[in-house]
Amino acid sequence: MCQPDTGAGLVPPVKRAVTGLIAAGLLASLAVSPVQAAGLSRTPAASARHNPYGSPGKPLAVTRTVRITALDTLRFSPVQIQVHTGQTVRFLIYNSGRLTHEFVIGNRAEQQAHEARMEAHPGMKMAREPNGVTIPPGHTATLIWHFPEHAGTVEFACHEPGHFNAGMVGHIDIVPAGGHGKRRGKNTETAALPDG
Ligand SMILES: [Cu+2]
Repeated sequence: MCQPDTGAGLVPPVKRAVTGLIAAGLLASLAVSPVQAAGLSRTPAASARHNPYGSPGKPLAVTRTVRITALDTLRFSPVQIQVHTGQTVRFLIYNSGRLTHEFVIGNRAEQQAHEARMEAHPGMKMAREPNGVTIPPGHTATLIWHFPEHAGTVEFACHEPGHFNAGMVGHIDIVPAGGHGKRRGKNTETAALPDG
């Protein structure tokens, strides 16, 4: 159906006027209805086709391993890392706390959308989300991620209730592979592992 202005997904003019007055974060929440939620597990994959922040990587393509710790202080350590454009990274995320944490990769828009989904469905599991993992206390989870060919910044975040809003988010700077940082050994987490 290609009729203009009558699609089910369009916001009525009145509602549009109202939401225009509301903060962007709240708007994102409103955009996620229970009906839409049924198909939401496909959203990250669909986004990945446009590749704004990368896509799930293949184990054989991994050229670097990065260890990140999730803390009950609602922080990640390290909170900022740097990768190369087009690089495939194996993230090993250790949950050192007693709370469950998540590690979700995405740009700001994806993080906000994910937060809205989690608020709508508190018990939602990460298993069906290709861009994230849930890490039980004391466990280490693995996520292999292929970063896009263009430079930029993406985020990794935890969307357990309250954690994202408390600041459990880190940043990944994607820099050109030919730029500074030819010595991969500069990253201690890489130097300590055989992935090279
Ligand atoms: Cu958390």
